[in-house]
This record gives sequence, C-alpha cells and structure tokens, in this order.
Amino acid sequence: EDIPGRHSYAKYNNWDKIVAWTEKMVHKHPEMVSRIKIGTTVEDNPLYVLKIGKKDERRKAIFMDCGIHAREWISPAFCQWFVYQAAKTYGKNKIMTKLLDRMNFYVLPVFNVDGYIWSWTQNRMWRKNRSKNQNSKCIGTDLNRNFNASWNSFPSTKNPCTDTYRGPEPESEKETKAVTDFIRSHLKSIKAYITFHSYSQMLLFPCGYTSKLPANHKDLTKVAKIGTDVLATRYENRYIYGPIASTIYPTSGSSLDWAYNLGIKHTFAFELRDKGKFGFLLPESLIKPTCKETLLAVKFIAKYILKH
Ligand code: ING
Ligand code: ZN
Repeated sequence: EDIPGRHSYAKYNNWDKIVAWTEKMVHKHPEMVSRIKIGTTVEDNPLYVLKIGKKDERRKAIFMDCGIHAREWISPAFCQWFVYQAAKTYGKNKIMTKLLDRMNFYVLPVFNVDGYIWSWTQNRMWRKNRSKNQNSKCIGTDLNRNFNASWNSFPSTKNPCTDTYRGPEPESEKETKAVTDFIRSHLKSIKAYITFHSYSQMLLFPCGYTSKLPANHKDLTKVAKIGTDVLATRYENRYIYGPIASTIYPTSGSSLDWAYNLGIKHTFAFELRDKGKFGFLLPESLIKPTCKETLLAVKFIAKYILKH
C-alpha cells in the first residue's frame, strides 16, 4: 500500500492523487460510494462530494467537510481515511454496517481545492482560497469567515491582506456557495454537520460569534464529552471540548454556526492533532494514529444521530 508515487493513507496526497482516489473509491464500491460534483472553484477545479451509503434518499445523513483551510493537511487525510474505512468495513464491523444500512454520509474531502494546491506547490502555510480581491494585491478569502452567520461582526476581518479575510459579502466565494447550496438542497436529510481542522485537539460546537449558548448546549456538551472520551480510548490522547467562542476564540462567519442556524442541530468542528509541537506540519507517521482515534469519535456521533 505504501508505494512511492502512489496514493497512500499513511501519506499526504496531492490534489491529483485525491481526484484519482475518488474515482477509485466509486469504482471499487459502486453500490456504496458515488461522486457528486457540487461546483467548481475560482481556478475551475471540481468540488467533489462522495456519498456513502445505500441509494435511499429518505434516510438520515451526515455532511462532513475537510480541508476548508489549505495548510491543514491532516484534515483531508482524515476524510480519505473515513471513506476508505466506511467502504471497507461495511458488512464486517457491526457499528459501521448499522450506520451505513441506516444513514448516508456526504464527504467533501477537500473544500478549498485551489488553496490546497497552492500549499503543495507555492506556500505550505497558505490558509485561504485563491480568489482575487478588488483594489488589493492580496489574494484569498478565509472560507471559514465567509458564511452567513453574523458575518463580519466579530472580530472584524475586512482587510484582504489578513489570513482571516471574510470576503466582500457572505457566500461571495464559489467554494462557499457550492457547499451552502448543496446543504440547503439536502436539508431534509442532513441531521449533523462535521468540519475538520487542525491543530489544537479540540471538539467544538456553536457558537463562535456570541458567548450565548445554543438551545441544545447540554446535548452538544454531552455528545462532545463522550466523543472525546471515546477518542482517547485508542491512544489516551486527550481533546478538550466546548463552544467555539470560549474554547478557542470568538469568530463570526464560520460554517459551523451557519449550519447550526440553518437548522442542523448537531454541528461539530474537530481541531485534529497536535497541540503545537509540529502544528500544521504534522509528520506523516502520525496520520494513521490521528485518523484511527478520530474515526472512533465520528462513529460515536453518528450512532448518537441515528438514535435521536
Ligand atoms: N481554526 C478554526 C478557525 O477557523 C474554528 C476554528 C472552527 C472557528 C470552527 C469557527 C468554527 O479559525 C483553525 N485552525 O482554522
Ligand atoms: Zn482551519
């Protein structure tokens, strides 16, 4: 499996390898995996969602995205691992079989494709997308500040030269628009939204733009507590959990708050490994351990969604 030049779950894969991998997954598991093109990026790259599960549309679904920020390479690695494990362990692993018999997963392995390519080829620490900004030489919008959730309220992010620039208006970016349109059109079935970032080892839930707690915060806290406990059973690696604003920092315009306000009452953001030793440059030797422990937490959240 770990052959030089080939796709590998133990390595970071560039965009071309990830595209070829999406095709392979559909080919290998045609009853279980299908690929949906939900839009294109600023630089005209395709945005692919993999749908995992049986054909029935009326079932519950969970939407997951990875790689909204270009440099957080462990995030797309997790989405690839998730799809692989789901398809591979269906019919073998009891929990996965039950989940896929009864629900669908929509997985966007790379949200910010142009930025991801840029971080591979030009600037490893790139975060934003690659759109041009009017009257500025600076490039890019932070897609996780571009959603219509108290957009631009706090802290103000109107300088295009900063890493957290919110864009000229909510959903101004093609990538954001593709995702919001897709989620809105599947809202009947989508019961949970999970987004994957790095790093800090946290499991976050709304809200980011206010210190007020969401109506079901007790429920979200319970799921996050058990989820992080389950994650730690694998390598005794601890995650902290809580609302975005008080656990990491206050922010507006995030996908998480937007999805929650749209009516998806279970929304979570993972900040994957590590806690700062390697930061965004997490070594490849830690990809599989990170993915394995995270998968336990995601399966727990999915089981919870099935029951409620
Ligand atoms: N962290 C996230 C960020 O966009 C976050 C934290 C997650 C904020 C979810 C709001 C919602 O700043 C990183 N590392 O990008
Ligand atoms: Zn991020």
